[in-house]
Amino acid sequence: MDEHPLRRYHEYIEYPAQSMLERAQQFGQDLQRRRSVREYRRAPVPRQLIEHCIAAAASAPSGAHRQPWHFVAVSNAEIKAKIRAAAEAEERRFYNERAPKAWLDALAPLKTDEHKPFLDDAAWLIAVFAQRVSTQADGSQAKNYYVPESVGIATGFLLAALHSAGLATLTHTPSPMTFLRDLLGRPTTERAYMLVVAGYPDHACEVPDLQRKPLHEVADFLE
Ligand code: IYR
Repeated sequence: MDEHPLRRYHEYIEYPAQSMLERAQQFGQDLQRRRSVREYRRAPVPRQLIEHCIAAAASAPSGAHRQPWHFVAVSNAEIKAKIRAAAEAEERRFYNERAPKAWLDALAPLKTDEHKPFLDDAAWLIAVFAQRVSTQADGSQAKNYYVPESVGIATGFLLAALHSAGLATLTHTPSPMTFLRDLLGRPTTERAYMLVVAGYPDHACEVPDLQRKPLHEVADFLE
């Protein structure tokens, strides 16, 4: 008997050509409104909203369908405060000792520094972990494939889902992020991949006045 049966792809929806165009344009325009936000209002966001967004993230394609990710969503104020303290300790070293001048110059337009109040203020911090190995049904461990690619796609889905739900987001990567694994009790077979911050933007929130590259600079079409 075939252990891996195939089935019909009944979920696919074929839209009329005109509506495909409208949907693509609409989706692109909506994502264009996304900005990295560093100032958050202290307002709660229901857990159910975050659950839907993580479910969307976990629908991402992955190498050999190993789904090599784990998400830890934190709204608990004490745990957020611990994450902030640990992240700021790393960032202090980064800004004052470790970062080469060229890197600091590159970051200057973003107006970032070692202070990370958003780690307390934002409603949710979602730590994304990458799994180097998967535990199989018989308890043995199998190596995963294309882990950074898979987890990167899942994180992209997560950001898109949070944005489309109406939340502001930030990808935060305090380096090194090993403290997250310890703080959140994850196993050593996992690596903290990214901290996704999500919540309501501060009413007076400001963002850097950045431009995105136009399409012709980022894409070629060979027809
Ligand atoms: N992790 C630091 C520095 C930082 C690095 C990059 I690359 C950015 O795009 C933004 C910040 C921080 O969060 O401040």
